[in-house]
Amino acid sequence: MTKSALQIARAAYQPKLPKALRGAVKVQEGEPTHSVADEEEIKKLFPNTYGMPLIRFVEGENKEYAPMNVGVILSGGQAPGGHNVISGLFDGIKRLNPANKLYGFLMGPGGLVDHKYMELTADIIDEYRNTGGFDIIGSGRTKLEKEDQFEKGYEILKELGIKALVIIGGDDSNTNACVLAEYYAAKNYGIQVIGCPKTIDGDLKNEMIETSFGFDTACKTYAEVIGNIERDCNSARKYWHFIKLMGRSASHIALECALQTQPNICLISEEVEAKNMSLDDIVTYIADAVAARAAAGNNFGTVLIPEGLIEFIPAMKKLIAELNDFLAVHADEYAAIEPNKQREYIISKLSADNAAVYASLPEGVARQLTLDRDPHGNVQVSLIETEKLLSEMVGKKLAAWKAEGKYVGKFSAQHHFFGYEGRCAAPSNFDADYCYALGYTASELIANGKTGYMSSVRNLTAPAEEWIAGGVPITMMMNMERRHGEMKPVIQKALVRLDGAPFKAFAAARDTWAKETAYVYPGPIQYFGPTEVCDEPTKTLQLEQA
Ligand code: FBP
Repeated sequence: MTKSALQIARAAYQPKLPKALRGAVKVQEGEPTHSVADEEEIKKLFPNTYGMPLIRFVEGENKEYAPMNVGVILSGGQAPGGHNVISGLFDGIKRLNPANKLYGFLMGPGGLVDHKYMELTADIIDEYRNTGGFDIIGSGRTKLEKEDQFEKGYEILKELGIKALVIIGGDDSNTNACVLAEYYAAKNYGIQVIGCPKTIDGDLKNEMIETSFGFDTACKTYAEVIGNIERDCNSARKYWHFIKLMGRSASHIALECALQTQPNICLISEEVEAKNMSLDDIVTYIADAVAARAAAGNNFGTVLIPEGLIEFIPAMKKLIAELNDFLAVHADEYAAIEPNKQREYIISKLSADNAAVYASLPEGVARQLTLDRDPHGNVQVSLIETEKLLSEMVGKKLAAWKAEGKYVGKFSAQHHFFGYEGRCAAPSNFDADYCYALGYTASELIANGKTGYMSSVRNLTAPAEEWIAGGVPITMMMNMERRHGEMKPVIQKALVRLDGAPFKAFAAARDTWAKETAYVYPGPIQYFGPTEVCDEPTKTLQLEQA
């Protein structure tokens, strides 16, 4: 395989480990823990894994460990650093006993159920150190949640003599890891399950998990390109760039990119919901900024839009819910209607409020809302081109204002959607170190007989040697939520907190950024060079821990 010069040089990078993990460790146990909410229900559902103490690893004495085999799964969307979690886990188990073996299950949790696996040897691991992507074993979105899947998994784990399984995933995959840990503990199968916090979205975090891995690199990659667009925009001075960013429901990525690049506008879905803003309120907010900049002779700008925005506009949320219910029953009837009459048909079937919102939408978006549905019958909001929807509606509003003499500028828009561009980037030094430490920590959790824990590495704004490694019982992060009509125990998703330091810092600066051209151009991620250029964590982490 041909490799780039950077790939070759980067392969030699030795990720930094927290001091406590550099030699033999011992476990320091904290107080018993409680779930974030719904304690009684969660305690009942997890009798074997509820309430375990927090764990911290400190320097200890060398011990002998019997040989063991470990399995690993990559679950869900790619995030930079996954390969380093696996290499940290590999090095960790080999340090415990060189006879230990690591097996990777292929293409996500489905590989465990279907018995598709490979042994990860030193040669294979060395090929993937410090690289982006999940291609070492592949990833997938099969949900591991049914007893027959757990039993199929047990068959292969037993056959391969695997003592512990590490699941690298987001909030849902870690919820499932915890359910699996509980199931194997209840059955006395002697198999431990450990989770690792992955997702570029940044929505798997709490007091003990300061950030999910991949968020750092993905945001820095998007911020580089946003900075490039801003510079182009400030050079040509003729376009408004509407940039949608991945992140599912949470706006962490948009907020972090805004803090790094200081665009003219950044929408935060959580604020839109809290302020009960309508689509028209958002459009007016953008159009006002465009008009004010035009009055100062600046017919250009940048707008960042979080992927999940549309679901957070209360009126849209209601409309989508009614459309989901209606089309679940009348999909065939709808499909039989002539395309040019479908819009009117939907309007005639919706309740008055929702019909009015639907009628106000541009043709293309209205159509997307009725056509693109996932296997559960829901509208796939990430496919809705919010960036085009907003620019089209802003354009219409400005045209109306022009006719009234309220606006005298020119408005021309460009559209972008950044997501896949950042999910497999080569991990930043931060993610390379953090992921390696997460994997290494997982090996110690296994060696110390733990199950139902998530690998945790904290104190992340300090230099890596001062990071604190340990484990958090997954039940500690859980609450009960309605999923597909049933109450289920799940890890609480972390949305942007409007009382948090990152949002407050953004809110304090955004009016200036809207008026002035205050762009910051972060440039590409640097791997070699001065520490302030190469090792700085995200603005979000810095502000949260200031
Ligand atoms: P995870 O939650 O699995 O980490 O996925 C992150 C993500 O990149 C989201 O930001 C995005 O909405 C989603 O994956 C897209 O996934 P897919 O490419 O499978 O549709």
